[in-house]
Amino acid sequence: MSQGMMEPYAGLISFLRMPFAPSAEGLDIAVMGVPFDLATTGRSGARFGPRGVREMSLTMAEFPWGVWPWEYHFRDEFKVADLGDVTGFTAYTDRMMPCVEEAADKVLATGAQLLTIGGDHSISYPLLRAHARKHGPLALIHFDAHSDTWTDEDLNHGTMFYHAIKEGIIVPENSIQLGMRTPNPDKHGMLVHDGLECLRTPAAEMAERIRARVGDRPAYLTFDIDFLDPAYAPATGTPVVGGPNVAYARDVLRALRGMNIVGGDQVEVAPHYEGPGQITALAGATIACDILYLIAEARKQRG
Ligand SMILES: [Mn+2]
Repeated sequence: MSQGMMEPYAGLISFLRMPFAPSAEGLDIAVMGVPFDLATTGRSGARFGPRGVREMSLTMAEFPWGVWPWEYHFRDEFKVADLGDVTGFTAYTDRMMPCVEEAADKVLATGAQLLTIGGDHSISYPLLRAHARKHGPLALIHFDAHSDTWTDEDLNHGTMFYHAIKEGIIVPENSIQLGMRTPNPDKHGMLVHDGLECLRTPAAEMAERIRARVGDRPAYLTFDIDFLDPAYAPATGTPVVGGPNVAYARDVLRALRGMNIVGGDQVEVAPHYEGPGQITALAGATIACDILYLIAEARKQRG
């Protein structure tokens, strides 16, 4: 193809056609996948999320000028690579946690930032631990149909933020949850804007609320694909109707430019539940790309 364009159906599959690298040494941003879904309470299958999201990310990597509407190509300003997947835990949640935490620690020890693709949402817990070890207690910016704060000592993809708050690695007073559409009797001190509130609030205003809540605290951004209405993201373990669309989510995300977002993840794409078009993985890849830009720009701003 002309002008350095890349056919989205050809070649090896890495996230956004980044080069593969064995470690994060010398990088600004590293991307890794965590193909794990045994902490799901509904339908499993998010272990195929990293593969599905990487594949659909190729549709965005076609253009040498970057990803619309970002004004530049991230690779012209930042050294990035795909580290592949964290493995070695097969079918055990209690083995996944230390594996992911260690992998994240290794990346952060090089000075690089980290974007992770899941996997079910439980993977955020070891990622938060690693980021809090590096940056101190974190503000959580959480997009999801579920609060994932059920008060339960069991560790699964519906309880990990309760555990993270108890552990002190998330500061609830600086944290905000968006898009909830399931009963949530205990907010654990976090600010919650449910799905209806999102539908009624323009993206720019929602972004202002996020900024006001987080303040200057280093923030970790986690995006469960089921934040989106199942019309836009059907392929996920626990879909809930009545959510925002992808354009709204992207509008809110881009309006967070300049915030001190130190890391993030995109989770819960389960490609085997797709109808035609792989639209869930496409949404996941696009959102993950937006998070990448936010993390990169925050890094640049810190200098
Ligand atoms: Mn969810």
